[in-house]
Amino acid sequence: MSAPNKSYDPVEVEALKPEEIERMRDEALAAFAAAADLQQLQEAKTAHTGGSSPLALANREIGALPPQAKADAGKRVGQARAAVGRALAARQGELEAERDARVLVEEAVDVTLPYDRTPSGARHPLTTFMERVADVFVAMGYEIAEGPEAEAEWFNFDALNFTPDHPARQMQDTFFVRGPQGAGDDESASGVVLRTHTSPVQARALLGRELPVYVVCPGRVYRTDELDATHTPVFHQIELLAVDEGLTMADLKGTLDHMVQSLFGAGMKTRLRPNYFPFTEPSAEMDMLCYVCKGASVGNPDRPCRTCASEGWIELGGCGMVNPRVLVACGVDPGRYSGFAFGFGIERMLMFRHNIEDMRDMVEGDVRFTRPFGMEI
Ligand code: FA5
Repeated sequence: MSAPNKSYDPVEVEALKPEEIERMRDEALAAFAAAADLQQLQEAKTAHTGGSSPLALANREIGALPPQAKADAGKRVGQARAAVGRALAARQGELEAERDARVLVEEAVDVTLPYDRTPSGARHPLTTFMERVADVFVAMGYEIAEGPEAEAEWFNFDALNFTPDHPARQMQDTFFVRGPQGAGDDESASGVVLRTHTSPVQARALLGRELPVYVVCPGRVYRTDELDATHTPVFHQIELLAVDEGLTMADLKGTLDHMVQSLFGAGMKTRLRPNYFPFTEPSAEMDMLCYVCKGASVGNPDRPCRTCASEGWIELGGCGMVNPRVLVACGVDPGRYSGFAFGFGIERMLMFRHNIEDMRDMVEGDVRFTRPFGMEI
């Protein structure tokens, strides 16, 4: 180290004095050591090694010195800058290692945690079962037909041969839709009801399609029933209609048997009991063989059956040959065409198919009810 040589160094440069260079170096080293993270180190780096740092300014002073003094000062400044560079690199390495170790802890993934905390959704068993029933008929060549849930009274009742005084038209059974403002308080004046069954789709299909007609109509229907274990005011029906030349009750019976065999297995069959519906003639109540005891519980107290209450048969719904009056109302010649139709409730069928005791379970939306039916998406 040399002191300023007055013989050839007329300029006493404060910034280049050895003790001053040492101070700059030590300040830089202290700042690096004090940096708690990479951000602070970056700030210290700019302050102590950047273009405006004390050492950089000192370096710039060297150019103005005479040759001998230039060498001495250059050596001092160079050594100080090298020491600062090494300290910076060392601290940078330490802080990067600390950061990497911290990230490994903070961003660790616990692979033992359950992966499916958000359960995947599932379709309701009513929907999937209704589709399964419709598929049986689609496979036979039937087409799906749909109609509106807010239905014209004419389609829901008149076209289906319900007389004006038929009890089903009463407020006690049917939800009437209030008409536009000013039409008075009489809800039935609007001529619109929430459909009470899927049978109005029969009339819509006959009016809107070319003959022959083979359609299956699944859908939601409404009645003013109280919600209890076996009734709900909003439920689902599936309706079948076939209109062609030469169709008879035998075709209806064969179609019903095929349906229950497809849904409940080989050996299943149906039986018809006389009944009355305004839109079919003759009409019948259709039962299917109990799929659990297959009739073996009847008169057999040793083998009681809960599913059919030891009756041997389970009531499914209504059916019959399409009433010629309906054909006429829909512009179909009853002299040439005949047809059969049937309809039943999906909720009731799902109940005995899965031993569900209370219909309310189907509408409450509790996943503990739907989950056992599987996760068909
Ligand atoms: C009808 O609705 C006729 N349209 C069926 C029909 C179609 C007959 C074609 C002939 C030809 P019914 O009112 O019986 O029939 O109802 C049919 C089924 O709907 C019943 O067997 C029952 O399973 C179901 N059902 C009726 N009311 C309710 C209710 N409140 N909650 C749940 N299911 C119901």
